[in-house]
Amino acid sequence: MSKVDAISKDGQYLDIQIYYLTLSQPSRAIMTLLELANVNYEAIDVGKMKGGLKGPEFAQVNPKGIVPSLFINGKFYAESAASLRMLVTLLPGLENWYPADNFKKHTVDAALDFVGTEFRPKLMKRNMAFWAQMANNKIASPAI
Ligand SMILES: N[C@@H](CCC(=O)N[C@@H](CS)C(=O)NCC(=O)O)C(=O)O
Repeated sequence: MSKVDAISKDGQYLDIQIYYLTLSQPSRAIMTLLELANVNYEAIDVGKMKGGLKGPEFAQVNPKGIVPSLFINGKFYAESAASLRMLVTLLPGLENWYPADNFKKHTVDAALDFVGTEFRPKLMKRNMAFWAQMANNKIASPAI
């Protein structure tokens, strides 16, 4: 099915750009939602930019060097969970992904909060320890 221009429910044209890394879960979450909405957007792979995430090219886009970096009509929107909530309510056809019912909505919000505040920070801590061991010893302890 060919994609359509991103038009908000109130009729505003949305020029969407996302700077991403393939290994970045929050980047993939936003891009997956945009795919589900079947809208046109520009996806820029930061891994292909000079120096990658912390390089000079991406620093011009986001001095903090963090992906996803979402732009809509030229304005920057930080934080993937907030961006997901914004997009799901802005774009038509995504109602099933964020129910209007407040009790059902809580399930989605709880999952987003858990991933952002519990799961990913712990995973990153574990990954940093793994990569440090691999860099030093070329092998990681089974305890990690
Ligand atoms: N809370 C942020 C987290 C984004 C995040 O952790 N991005 C990682 C890649 S998955 C990153 O860019 N890390 C680089 C850094 O923190 O310096 C969000 O959900 O948008």
